[in-house]
Amino acid sequence: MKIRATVGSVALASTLVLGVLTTPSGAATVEVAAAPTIPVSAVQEHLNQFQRIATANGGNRAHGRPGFKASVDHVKAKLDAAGYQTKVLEFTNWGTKGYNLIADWPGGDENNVLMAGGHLDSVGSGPGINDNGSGSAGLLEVALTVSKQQLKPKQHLRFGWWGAEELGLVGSTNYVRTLPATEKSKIKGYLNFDMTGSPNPAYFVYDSQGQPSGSAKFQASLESYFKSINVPTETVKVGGRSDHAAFADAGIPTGGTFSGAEVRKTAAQVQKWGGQAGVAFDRCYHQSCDTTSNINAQSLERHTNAIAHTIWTLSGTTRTVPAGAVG
Ligand code: DPN
Ligand code: ZN
Repeated sequence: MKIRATVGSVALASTLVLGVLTTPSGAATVEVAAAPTIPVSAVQEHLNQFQRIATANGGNRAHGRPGFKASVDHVKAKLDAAGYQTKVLEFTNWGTKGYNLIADWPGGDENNVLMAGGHLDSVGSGPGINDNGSGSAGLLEVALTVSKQQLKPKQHLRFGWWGAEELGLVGSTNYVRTLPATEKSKIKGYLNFDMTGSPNPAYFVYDSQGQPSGSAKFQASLESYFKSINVPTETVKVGGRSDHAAFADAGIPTGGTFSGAEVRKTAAQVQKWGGQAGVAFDRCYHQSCDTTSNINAQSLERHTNAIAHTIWTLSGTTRTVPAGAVG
């Protein structure tokens, strides 16, 4: 039997401790809301798979091409094996079939859904490893970590990998448009991750101000992760350039992070983040050189851990660890 000594919430180092449990032997354990650290090597392994898929399928993973469906099948198989309830939702774009992959983690309040997603398709001209293998792989590893920890969040967690973003946000728009109003109203927030491993990286957090349905809570949570690792951030207005747009249009609070695309890094940004001034955040944006060589591992690692931090802390997640492990 565990005896619970209620001590309220106390902050221990960077971890919010929610309570203290004492086992019969007297060894104290504590409940914490902190996310585990996601190893970047696991995320990179998913990127290697996306690269292999592109290489085996004419060099891309684009809508309507075999590399896209192979990417969907690959991610789905991993999620199925981890205990997710997955669905592949078909749509058509100018007569070509596309797919969205939706994965639900069983449990939590199904009337209170926290969703996170990113696009899984590449452009036709390249393998799309940064755009958006990076966000897709980070989301996959976060989802697999939810399973490894057998997380029991208060909110119901749902992940989405969109098709045909590169053709005009087609998959995500289709998902939101075809969702019945009652289902739509259950989604209390959507986090978007599109490009997180840019080779000359930025640490942008979606600006909640002046954006329709921008969530100040998501912004603050993502910023607090970067602050905890001493990485300065800037806000960015992504507007209609990625898949959160359809959710925002439906009045669902949105947020996300971004490591930059075709825009050049300024000297002031190099002061903050290192890298090269006057060079695009992603020099290979939408090109054939967007391969596994086009990834900054540190950026991939930090942005992926920002995803985990926000999901763990906002979904009402606690886990029990030995007291000595906290800090
Ligand atoms: N929408 C991204 C693409 O797939 O090309 C690029 C992008 C993402 C631009 C996020 C701005 C912000
Ligand atoms: Zn993209």
